[in-house]
Order: sequence, then structure tokens, then C-alpha cells
Amino acid sequence: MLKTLNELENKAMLELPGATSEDALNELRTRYLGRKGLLTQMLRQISGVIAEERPLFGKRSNEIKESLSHAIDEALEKLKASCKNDVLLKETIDVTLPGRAVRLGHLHPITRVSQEICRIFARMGFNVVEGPEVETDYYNFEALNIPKDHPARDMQDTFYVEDNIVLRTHTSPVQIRTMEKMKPPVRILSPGRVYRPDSDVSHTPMFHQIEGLMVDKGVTFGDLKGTLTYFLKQIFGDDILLRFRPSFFPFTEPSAEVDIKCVMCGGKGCRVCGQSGWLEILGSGMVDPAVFENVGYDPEEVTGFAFGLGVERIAMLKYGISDIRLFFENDWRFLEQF
Ligand code: 2NL
Repeated sequence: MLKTLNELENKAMLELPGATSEDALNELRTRYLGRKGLLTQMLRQISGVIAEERPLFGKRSNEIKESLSHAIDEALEKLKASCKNDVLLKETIDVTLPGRAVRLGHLHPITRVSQEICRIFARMGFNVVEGPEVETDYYNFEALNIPKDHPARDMQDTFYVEDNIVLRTHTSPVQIRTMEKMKPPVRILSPGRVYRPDSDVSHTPMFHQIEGLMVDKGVTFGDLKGTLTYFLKQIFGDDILLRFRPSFFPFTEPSAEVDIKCVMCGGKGCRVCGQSGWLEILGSGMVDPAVFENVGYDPEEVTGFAFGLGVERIAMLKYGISDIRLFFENDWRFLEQF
């Protein structure tokens, strides 16, 4: 019987190196040491062992149980340690590798130019105000002295939402609303989206406009010229040549359009300036007394100047872009150049 016991131990120890997984080791333990295991079964046969050998048989059984159990525990420990090692090796990070650069975005060129314009006027004390893009007929036309039969009010030139509701065609309504709310002096700038049913290389149905307004006692046409000259030199450079050309707007009297010497051809005449050598940059004028009456200002007491410009047009001339639609396609190859 003792011989069988020793053979069982040898067999188990020989099997041990072959059990290379946690499951296999647990299976081995159950098969030998479990309640119905081989060693347990042998112990049950102790009655068949001659009385003199029984103590030794019992002692050996316990020794085998101890040593086998210990050997399996050890193998399990080793297995766990090597698994952990495998994971660590697999998940090793090479901290010396160069990092992956994050592609940085930036503001849209129209936003940049708009902010640049606002900053120039902010330095002269103009405050930025905003207002609704859907307007009433009154704020968009009537208050600005634009007569009922004016072509700008046609269905062809204005997006009508309802009978008396339009998408604003300029940001002047913001100035009207501001004047209604506050007394002079007023020095404001109103940037924003405006809408007109136009579409070609230099027109999109939505574009960005900035209007400015200054009202106080004693504001003159000289103030208008000085302010706009300073602005245009800041935007296009000190060497720019400009001219004030008489014009007409229903909301200003007198009115003037401001041109700069063509930045493309230097005044020789080219496609961009239509061979004239000059580029129209903005419209301006002294606020018409009728507009002051509409907002409750006394035209005998205060005067003011106003102007309006298209942001896309300024950006096109500043960067030499010939198709306005590029600003709205948002093609990365175009945008990343700014
Ligand atoms: C243009 C240039 C302009 C104004 C806008 C204005 C606003 C008020 C009163 C008087 Cl509240 N004027 N804005 C003035 C002159 C020109 O825009 O080319 N518009 C068609």
C-alpha cells in the first residue's frame, strides 16, 4: 500500500509541469486532493492496511497532501506573476516616441476682418451693438427714410418673411433701435449678418455688414472724413490713397462714397476696379434730419455721421480674393491660408 502511495505522489509530481494554466492546476488539485480525489480514495482504504503500517501510511498520506498542495499553490503563484509580466510587457509605452501634433483651427477670415474693424473703431470710442436679423418693415426701411416705392423694397431686392417682416438688408435697424433707447452722444458700431437676394462672384444672399454711427452736438462732415480716413489707413496701410465721392442715400444728406486707389493695379486700371483705377470701399454721409425726427432727436440740436461697409468686400480686397463664394464653401485648403 505504501508503494502505491509513493507511486501516486510521483505521478502527481510528474503531471504538475504539464499543468500550465490556472484551470489545469485547479483540475489537478481536485483530481488528487478533492473530496473524491485519488489520495482521498486511498486514505479510505486504510482499513485494508495492516495495523503496523497504518501510522506510517497516515503520515505519508498527510505529507503527500501537504507537499502536493504546496507545489500546486506555488505553480499558481508563478503563473499569476508571469501573466502580470506579460500584460506589463504588452502595455509598455515608449515615452521617447515623438508626440502626435494636434491640428489647430482658427477663426474664419470674415470673423477676423470683422473683429479687426471693430477693434479699430473701439480705439476711437465706438461701442459694439447687435440686434435681430429678422426685422419689421418699419426698422429696416421706414425709419431710415426709405420711401414705400423705393426699389430696395422690391421682392427682388429683399427677402420677405411676411407682409411687414423682412430679413434685414443692412444693420441700420440696430442703430435706429439704439437711438430710440438712448440720448446723444451716441458712438456705436453694428456688425452682423444681412440678407439680399443676390448671387454671383461678388454677391451672396447672406453677407456681413458693419455700420457705424456718431451723433452729438456739433458733429461735422470733417469728423466723418477724419474718422473714415484713420480707419482705412489702419486697415489698408498708411500709404493708401482715398477719395470722397458725392453720392445719394435716403438716410444721409449729404452722402459720400469712399474709394481707395486700386490695390490690385495701383490705379492703372484692371478687371478688379473695372478699369477705373478706384475701388468703392464704403458708403457714408451726414444723418438725414428725417431719420433724427423718427427716433425723437432734435435735428436742430444734434448732428451725426453714419457709414456702412461690407466685410466680405474688404476681406476680398485685403487678401486679393476674386470670388466671394470661397468664404462660404469652407474648403480647408482655402481657410488654412489665413
Ligand atoms: C451703403 C453704405 C450706409 C448708413 C449706411 C445710416 C444709418 C442710420 C442713419 C443714417 Cl441709423 N445712415 N447708415 C449711412 C450711409 C451709408 O451704408 O452703401 N449703403 C447702401
